[in-house]
Amino acid sequence: MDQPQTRRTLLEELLGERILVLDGAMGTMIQALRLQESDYRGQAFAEHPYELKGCSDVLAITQPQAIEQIHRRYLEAGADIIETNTFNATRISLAEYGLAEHVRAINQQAVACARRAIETARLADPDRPRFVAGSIGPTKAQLSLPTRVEDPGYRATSFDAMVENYYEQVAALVEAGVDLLLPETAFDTLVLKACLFAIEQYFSERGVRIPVIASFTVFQGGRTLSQQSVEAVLISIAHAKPICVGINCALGPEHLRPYLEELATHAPCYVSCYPNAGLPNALGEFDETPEAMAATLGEYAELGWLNIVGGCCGTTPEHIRAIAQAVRGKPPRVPPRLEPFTRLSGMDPCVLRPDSNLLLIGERTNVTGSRKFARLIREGRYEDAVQIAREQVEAGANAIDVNMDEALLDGEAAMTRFLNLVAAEPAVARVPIMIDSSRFSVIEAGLKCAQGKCLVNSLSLKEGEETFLVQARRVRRYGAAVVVMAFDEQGQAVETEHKVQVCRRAYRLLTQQAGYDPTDIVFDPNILTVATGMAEHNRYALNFLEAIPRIKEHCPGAKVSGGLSNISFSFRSNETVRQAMHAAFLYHAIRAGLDMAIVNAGQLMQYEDIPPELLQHVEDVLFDRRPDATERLVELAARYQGQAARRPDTAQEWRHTSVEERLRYAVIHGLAEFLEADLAEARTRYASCLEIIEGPLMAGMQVVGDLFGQGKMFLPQVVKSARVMKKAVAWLAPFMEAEKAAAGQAGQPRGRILLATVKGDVHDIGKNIVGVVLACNNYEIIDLGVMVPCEQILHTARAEGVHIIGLSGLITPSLDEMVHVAKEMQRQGFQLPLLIGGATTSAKHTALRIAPVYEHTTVHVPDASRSVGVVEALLNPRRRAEFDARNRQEQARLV
Ligand code: B12
Repeated sequence: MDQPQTRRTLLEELLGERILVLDGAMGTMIQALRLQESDYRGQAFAEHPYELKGCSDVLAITQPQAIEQIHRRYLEAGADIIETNTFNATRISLAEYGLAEHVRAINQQAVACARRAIETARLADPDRPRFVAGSIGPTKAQLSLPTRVEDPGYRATSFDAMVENYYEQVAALVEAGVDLLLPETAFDTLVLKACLFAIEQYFSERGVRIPVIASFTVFQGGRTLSQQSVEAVLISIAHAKPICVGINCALGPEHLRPYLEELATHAPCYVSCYPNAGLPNALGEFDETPEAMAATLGEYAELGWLNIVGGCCGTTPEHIRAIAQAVRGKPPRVPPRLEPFTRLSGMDPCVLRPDSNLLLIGERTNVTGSRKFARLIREGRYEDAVQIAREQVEAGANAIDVNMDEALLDGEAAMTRFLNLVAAEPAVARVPIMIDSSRFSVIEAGLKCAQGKCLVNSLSLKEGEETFLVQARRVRRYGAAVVVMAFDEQGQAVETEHKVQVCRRAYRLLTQQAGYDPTDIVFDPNILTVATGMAEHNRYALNFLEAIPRIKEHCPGAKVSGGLSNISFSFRSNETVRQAMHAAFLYHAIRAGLDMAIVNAGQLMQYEDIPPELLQHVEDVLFDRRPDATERLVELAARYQGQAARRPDTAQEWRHTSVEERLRYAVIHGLAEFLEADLAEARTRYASCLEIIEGPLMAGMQVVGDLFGQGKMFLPQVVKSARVMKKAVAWLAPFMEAEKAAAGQAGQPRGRILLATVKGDVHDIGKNIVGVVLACNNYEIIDLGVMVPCEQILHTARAEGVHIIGLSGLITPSLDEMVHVAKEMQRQGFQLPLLIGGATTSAKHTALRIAPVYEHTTVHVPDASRSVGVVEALLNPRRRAEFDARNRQEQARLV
């Protein structure tokens, strides 16, 4: 056999040239042999004290010819890669049969069976390379999922135990001579991460490295059992740099379509797919025929989604033969180059794009920052403490910072318990976690509990390069991104120059010696307290602001973060001044390039709301604009002492403005108090409720959007605005109904319209308005809500016999998702008109990207009022053709 390096190169070359074929099911083939207990035992285990029937792995020792024969049949059928019969050959799984001590022997013999089969095949056809993949199953272990209903924080095993379990098998497989490793059927990403951790540990200890394929399982809905989406899984395991990532098992090929497409779109490496032969029937058997399976997989190859293809449960050499035939000659998928964005994950992906707003990291789950949280943890009330995390996320935090650094706490245990509970709370677990501790052991404890890609807060050069690098490499092995504090052997960096210099040094070490991708590095150049009365602190804010662009210039790809509340520590008891300082400082820091901040997500003030005099005093301090800045702010602060943090001077002034202005103000500031009175007044002035929505209410939302975009307003505040907007629409809806009745439009529905905000997008205000408006015009609305996957939209459209599909989307990725839905409509032979709406969609994008992939009517609708006219025209058989022609003409003009 060639050296591993040669085999690796050969495999890589082949993957670039053609789609490689993996074998099919081993278990199905073994079952067909109808082996009895005595066959399983063979001579070697004749006296074994446990029943062995059903232990497929032991057959490598007791029935090696049978296993070799199965491999041979798959090779004859056209497999380029065969998997060893070792799916359950780890200590944990074999222990069920009393075979825990035979891990090495079973794996060795299994590899030998596969190698012999390959040798036979080579003699018959020497020119065709073939590979042995060491199969590594998921075991029954769950690390992200609770194993006891009554205690969601309980886990029957640990990350460390899983690493140990896998390490032993990995060592046995590699030493027996597999060409690649294939952890497969992963249903809990944390278990998969433990396996990848063990693999990396083995590789780095032994100085060998063979390719790894990581394959996981998704269920209907496109998530793993531990509820991660396909993209989130990819992000969580990217650090292991697998040569290929795949989906296998669970569903038949047809059901995997959207998830394979998602994988093919996002995976920067090769992609594999080896589904079951359909879904199991009532008897648990798989009946998809080789032809049917080959046809679907052949189509996926045609679509450019595949690099490796094969079969899982229920497939046989006949399936593999048909699949090999179906993909023969079809070009392999070319992995896309991923944009260099920072990517994190919880159950969902969290991608920092250039147009992303500041990433808010909730600070309340920190025992040193929140008295309430600290008390709950101290009292052992962990489930109540999880509620604090939940509140932060509901208030708009995009991630949560978890810190258990208190002298009297067992930090490791507290971190473990809390994160295990968080994992069982989907409302929190969907966001990434920032594991925050000054003790590395606590950080590691946290990393062992998170299936997603975390941020570690923080490492530093405080104890020198050696410790820094050891810790950094370790963090990378867990697959986390790292926050580096600007701290070195000399101490905390306070001067701009020192901050930049420490960050540059850390960047060099991380990228050149610890294998970090720059996008996995975040710098925290220390937000330090200003207005302390000590002159040497006067430039602290300025130093931070100056450091940001310089760090980003010298450390391309890295991000900058900071803990906001430090800045205002000198005004501890004065909430208004603190909030004003936070809002002003954040505003300037974002303009300087700040990417993320640790904040109290529920308590952010708007920059625009800072009373002008206070703002000036605050900015004098932040920019060190005058020597007496601190005294002046202290003096002014006395006026705000004890007040709630809100625009004090104008608190009631806005009530004296016009009704339009009041409604706009209410939306912008998220104030619902006077909403009904103002809406009632507006109704007396406007001809229709829709005009109120599209007039002052929308005007308010527009401002919210602008302020949000400029970093003057933050997500929690936008959430409040959104609530007010929704409340206003809900209040107006019955009056719109009445307007309809008065106009004599009530009666039989005029058509059935499906509305949905596309997958990945939570914005629904616009869609809801469109729904209300159309309902008021006598159309029946089926509203599927937000984050709706394509399959659900199209399935419902068919099942409910709708006449029009309307998609809403407000963020950039939604545009691609809309293109995807349109493509699927085309593929599935839909003929319904497709409406596209929501800010960020445009007539141009619709004309350029969406309409060309769907041959039937595709219309961009800029606002709700226009939706009525469009729908009327489309459902009127006499007007439809003319409308369609005009729409096409207009689209032709735009492209
Ligand atoms: C409110 C809001 C939110 C709320 C949404 C609450 C909710 N339940 O909807 C919250 C706070 C949750 C939110 C979250 C986020 N948001 Co936001 N959000 C907004 C904001 C300020 C207003 C949107 C809105 O409701 N407008 C009012 C409605 C009525 O207008 P509309 O949707 O355009 O709808 C009208 C028409 O377009 C049309 N229409 C809409 N849909 C449809 C559908 C059909 C079929 C038809 C016919 C017509 C139609 O009719 C409607 C009425 O006339 C916008 C800013 C903006 N300018 O839009 C940002 C904005 C859309 N959000 C943005 C971002 C970045 C985010 C976040 C990623 C922020 C973050 N860091 O987490 C998350 C996204 C999470 C996700 N995965 O979706 C960006 C998007 C940038 C981009 N290009 O990607 C925007 C543009 C803000 C900005 N300037 O940066 N957001």
